[in-house]
Amino acid sequence: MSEETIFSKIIRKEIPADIVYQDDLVTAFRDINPQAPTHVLIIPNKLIPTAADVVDDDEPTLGRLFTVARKIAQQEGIASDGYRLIVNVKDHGHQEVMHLHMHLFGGRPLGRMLPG
Ligand code: DGP
Repeated sequence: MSEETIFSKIIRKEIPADIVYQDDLVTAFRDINPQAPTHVLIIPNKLIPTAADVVDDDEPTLGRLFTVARKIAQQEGIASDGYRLIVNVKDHGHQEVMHLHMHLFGGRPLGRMLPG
C-alpha cells in the first residue's frame, strides 16, 4: 500500500489549490512554486507513486493526462507557441512528491531540455 501525499488531499479538496481541471480520472492544478508563466501539474486521481509503478490498467488514465494537457494549453493560450510536458521519476529524476504528476510549462521560451 503506497502512502498518500499532499496531492491526494488536493484531489479531495481537503486543502486549497488552484484547480484548473478535474474529472473522474485526473486533476490539474497550478504549481505552488511556478517555474514559468504557466506551470500546471496534471495528476491521476488514483495514487500511482511514480511512472515506474504504472500498470496496463492505468493506460486510460495516462492517456487522459495528455488530452487534458492539450486542453489546458489551449485554455492558457500557449498551444500555438508550444510548451513542455515533464514527468520526473524517483531520485535521479528529482521527483519530490511521490504521486505521479505531469508538469505543464509554458508562456515563455523554455530553452534546452537539460542544462549543459
Ligand atoms: P517534482 O519535483 O516533479 O516532484 O515536482 C513537485 C512539484 O509539486 C513542485 O514543482 C512543487 C509542487 N508542489 C508541492 N507541494 C505542493 C502543494 O501543496 N500545492 C501545489 N499547488 N503544488 C505543490
